[in-house]
Amino acid sequence: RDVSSALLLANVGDSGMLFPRESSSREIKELNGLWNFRADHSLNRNLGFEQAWYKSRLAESGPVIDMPVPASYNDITQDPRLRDFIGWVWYEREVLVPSGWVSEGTRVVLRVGSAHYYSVVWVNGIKVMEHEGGHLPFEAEIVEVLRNNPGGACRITIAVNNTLTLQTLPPGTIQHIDDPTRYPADYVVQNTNFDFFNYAGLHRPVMLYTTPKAYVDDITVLTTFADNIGLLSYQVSVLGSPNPTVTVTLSDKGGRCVASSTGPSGVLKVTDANLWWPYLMHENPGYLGEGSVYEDVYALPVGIRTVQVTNTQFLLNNKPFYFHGVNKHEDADIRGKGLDWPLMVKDFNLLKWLGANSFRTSHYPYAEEIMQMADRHGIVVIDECPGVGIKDIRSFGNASLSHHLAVMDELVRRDKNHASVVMWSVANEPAAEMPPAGFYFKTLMAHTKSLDPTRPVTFITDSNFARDKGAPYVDVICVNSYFSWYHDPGHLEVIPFQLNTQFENWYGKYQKPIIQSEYGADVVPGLHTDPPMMFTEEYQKMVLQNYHDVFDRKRKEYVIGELIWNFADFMTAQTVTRVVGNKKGIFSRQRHPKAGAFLLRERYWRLANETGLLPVGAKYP
Ligand code: BDP
Repeated sequence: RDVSSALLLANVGDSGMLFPRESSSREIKELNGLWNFRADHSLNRNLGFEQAWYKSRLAESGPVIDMPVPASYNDITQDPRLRDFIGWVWYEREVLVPSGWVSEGTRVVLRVGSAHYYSVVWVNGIKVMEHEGGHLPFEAEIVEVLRNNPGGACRITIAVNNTLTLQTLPPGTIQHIDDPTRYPADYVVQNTNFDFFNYAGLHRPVMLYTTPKAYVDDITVLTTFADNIGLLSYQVSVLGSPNPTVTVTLSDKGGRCVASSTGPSGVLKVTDANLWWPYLMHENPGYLGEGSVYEDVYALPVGIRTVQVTNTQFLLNNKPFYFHGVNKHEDADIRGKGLDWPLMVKDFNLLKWLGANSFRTSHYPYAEEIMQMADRHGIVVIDECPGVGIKDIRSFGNASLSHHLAVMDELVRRDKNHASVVMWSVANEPAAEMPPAGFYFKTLMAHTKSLDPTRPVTFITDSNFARDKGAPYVDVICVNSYFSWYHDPGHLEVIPFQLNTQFENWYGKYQKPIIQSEYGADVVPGLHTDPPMMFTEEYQKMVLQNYHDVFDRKRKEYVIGELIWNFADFMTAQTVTRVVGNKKGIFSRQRHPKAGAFLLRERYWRLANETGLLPVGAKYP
C-alpha cells in the first residue's frame, strides 16, 4: 500500500488537536484540583448569563462550593438537585501565569480535555471559546487576553450545560410537565435513550500550555512495512511561520535515532523495524517509538502496524487478529466520568489479568490518557463516537447529520495517530431500520473513510439483519444481542439456536466478518442459585458459556471477535430494570471480580494461547 498517497487524503479539519506534551519549547500548567462552582438553579437556568457571572469573581455573584476537576459534579454533594441537575453550571479557577509566558514570541493555549455537554469559556471576563459535544477536547489561544491584564492574573470561567436535544450526540429530549394535580410547578425532566447516567461537568484535565509563535499545529502519521523495513509516512503542519524548517527524527524505545528527514512531509524508513503488536500476540506488545519534530519540539509516540479486513478475517500486521475483549464505560463511584489515574491503571491491570486484548470505547470517545495507555500496553481499540441512542426519526435530519460529521472530524483528528485504534465506530444501536438511516449512515461512513482511509469503519447494530439500512456500508458487522435476557428471559436453552441463526443471517447476507460487540447478563454480586436464575453469578456464567460454545464454532469461519458487555457495573438513570445501575459487569463498579470474570479469564488466556505468539513463560497457568 502506498502510505504517502493515503496521507494526502487524511488531512483533517483546519487545525490540529495534538495532545499537550512538555518539551524544550513547550510548558504545561495543569489546572486540576479545586475549582469554585455554582449551579444556576434559576427557573430558566439563565441567571448566570443575565447577571454576567463571568465578569467578576464567581463568589461575588453568589455562594460557591468546592468542586474537584476532573470529575462529574453529580455525585460530589448530598444534594439530589445537583445530582439530577439540568442546565448551566459554572466553574471558576484563578491562576497566576509566569511572566515569561506573556512575552512576545510565545503562544498560551487554554485546553479543556472534555466538558459535558455544551461549554462557554471566558478568561478575565472575555469570552474565548464555545464548544458543543461532551467527549472531545477544545482549546483557544489566550495570550492576548492575558497581556491586557498585567500581573499575570488569569481567571478562567467555564459554564457547562448538560442539556441534550434531538440534535445533540447523544440525543435526548427535555420534557416540561404542566400538571399541578400530579407534579410540582415548573417540572422538567431530561429523557434519553441510552443506558448510562448523563454525568456532567469538567470530566478531563483543563490545562494551559505554551508553544513558540511558530508551532507544530498537527502531525499525521501513517505506517506500513515490507519485510523488515518499517515505513512511516508523516505530514507536519506548522503555523505561525511562512517558511518553517522542519526536522523529523524517529527514535526507538531506547531513545536511539533510527531515521530522520527534513521538510513538512516525507517517509521515514526503518530497517529491522519493531512492529506494534497487540497484547498476547507477541512477546513485546505495544512497541512505540517516538517521532520528534523541531524547531518547536513535539514528540509523538508512534507504532508501526497495518490493519486490513477480508471477507472472513481482521488482519493486524498481516496476521489474523481475534478480538477477545470488553466494552467499557468511563464510570466510577463519586467521580462519575472524571478522569482518574488510579482507576485507569487498575482497569488496565484488570484487562491484562483477564487476558483481554481489546476494548470498545462504548459509547463515546475516552480520555486521551486512556488511549495512550492502550498504545503502550498493546490493547486494541474500537474507537466509538457518542452516536448512541439515535432512536427518534427527528435525529436523522440535516442538523443531526452535520453535527455527527463534525464530531467524526474531531474524533479522527484527535485519535488518528494512535496505533491501538484499529477501527472507527460511528454509532451504537441506532434505529437503523428507519427510512432515513440509509442515507445517514452512507454519508457518515463515507465521510469517516475520507478522513482516514487506513482504518475500517463500522457501527454497532441490534437491528434486524434484513432491514438494517446502515449495514451495507460497514467494513465489519458488529452485532449486539441479549438472548435469554431481554428476549426469552431465563431460557438459556435458546442461546445456541438464536446465536447461530444470528451469525448465519448476517454472514449470509453480507459476507463480512462479524464481531459479537455485546452480550451479557446482569448480576447482583453475591446472588447465587442452582439451577441458575437471572441476576445470579451462576446465570451470567451460563449465558457466557452458551455464547462461547457458538463463538468457538463460528470463529473458525467468520466471527472475528467477542466483546463482553460489560467490563464493570456502571451507573444509569433510575428505572425499574436497573438496581442502582447496570449490573452486567464481570467486575463490580468497585472492580471486584464476579464469577463470570474467572470464566472469561480462563477463556481469554486460552484464546491467546491458540491464536497468539506467546512465549511459553507467559502462558496462563
Ligand atoms: C445494549 C446497549 C448498552 C446497554 C446494554 C444493556 O448498547 O448501552 O447498557 O444494552 O441493556 O443494548 O445492558
